[in-house]
Amino acid sequence: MTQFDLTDDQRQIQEMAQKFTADAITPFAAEWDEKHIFPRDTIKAAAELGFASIYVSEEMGGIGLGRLEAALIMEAMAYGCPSTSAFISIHNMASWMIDRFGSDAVKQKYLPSLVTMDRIASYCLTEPSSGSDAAALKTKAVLDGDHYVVTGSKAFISGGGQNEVYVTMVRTGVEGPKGITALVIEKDMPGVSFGANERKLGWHSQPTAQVNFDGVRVPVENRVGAEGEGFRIAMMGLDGGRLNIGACSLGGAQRCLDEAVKYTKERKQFGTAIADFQNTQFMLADMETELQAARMLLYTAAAKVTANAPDKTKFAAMAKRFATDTGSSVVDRALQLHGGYGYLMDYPVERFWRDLRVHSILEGTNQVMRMIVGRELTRQ
Ligand code: FAD
Ligand code: 2MC
Repeated sequence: MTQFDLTDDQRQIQEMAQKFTADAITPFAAEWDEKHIFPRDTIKAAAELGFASIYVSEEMGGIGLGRLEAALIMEAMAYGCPSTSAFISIHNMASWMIDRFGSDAVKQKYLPSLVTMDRIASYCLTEPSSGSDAAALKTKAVLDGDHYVVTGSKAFISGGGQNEVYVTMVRTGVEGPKGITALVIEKDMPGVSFGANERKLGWHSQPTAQVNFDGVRVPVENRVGAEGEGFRIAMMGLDGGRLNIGACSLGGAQRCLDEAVKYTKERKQFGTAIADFQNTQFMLADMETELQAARMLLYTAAAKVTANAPDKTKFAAMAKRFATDTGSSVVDRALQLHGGYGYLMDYPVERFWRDLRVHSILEGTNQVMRMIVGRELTRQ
């Protein structure tokens, strides 16, 4: 990015993602939502464009781009379906952790099939008794010869039961963040099982399930990074993941703003288009202004994560909090401008309202984002 604009290459990738969305996502997303269809073929088609390995190195078959390019792609795909876009983002986050911190052996074993999405990756941090306090996780991995024996449960796992690869944070040492290690666990390893698909308010195009490990023997070569480095690796993954979740809110909110402009120009009350009321115009003006402000912060944060800037985590947290809150607020106002029709599934806004709601909860709640920023500001 030049200081205030995208480069030609960034515009090209954005246009490619917008075209893919218009052709392969937008026409089908309402049906995926209504019938709870997981669009595996569409996701695989996204991988053919490189969207499954956006920041995996070119050496390992990825497209080796930065976090701003990733945000542009996620934002564009969320214009059609935030749920599917976010699902692809999580796969990117888990794949990047393997590429960035894994040994050659683990990279060669998993990345070729992750890049093509012949196998899909989940990210497993949350447990039934540890969500925001992620470093309190209890899933235990005990070394036994050249294997770890893993026992415990992960809650709310996106892709749980469907995906083949689970990048899982486990406890190999002391309590707290320093005793945590990252392991790659496969769906088919003996002792892996799944809970029922959770019934959710939104994000219907992808499954969410508990993942259980009962004495699962995981080869030591499946470790990502050294023992005790898992929490830091998981948090670094989330620096990028949080940008993408924010970008998914921006894309979804942009779609709803566009729908609101179109609808208010068509709908007539009191003998005139409702777009002619000053209240409508002021609402649309605020929606546009707030969305642009959130986008600028998110793109800045993305550039900082790419550059490994010292304040990248603070910026990613601020951008995630601001973009997801702003996105949901814009969608809510778009729904209001549709009147009763906004509440019906005949119009797309209610789906975006439901899909975006979870973005202020997952990948770190917006309260946790404030905690990260507040701690940084008051650090001695
Ligand atoms: P809690 O941590 O119990 O929080 C409850 C409330 O208390 C929240 O409002 C929270 O902000 C607040 N709170 C907690 N601590 C503080 C504090 N110190 N100060 C102020 N307020 C606080 N996790 C994964 O690992 N992988 C996934 O793929 C994944 N996918 C998900 C998909 C969905 C659809 C959902 C809903 C969740 C998913 N999650 C996943 C889990 C998600 O990250 C957690 O739900 C989230 O981090 C919050 O944890 P919790 O639900 O246990 O809430
Ligand atoms: N990058 C690198 N290192 C980091 C880091 C980051 N972004 N964040 C923390 N660390 C390091 C930190 O420097 C410290 O190391 P050291 O002691 O060597 O300095 C270590 O990790 C522990 O950090 P904290 O002391 O800040 O740990 P704490 O236990 O206080 O928790 C908190 C930090 C609350 C920020 C973290 O637990 C958190 O992010 N919680 C939210 C959990 C979450 O986001 N879950 C999302 C699950 S995934 C999901 O929802 C999906 C949909 C995929």
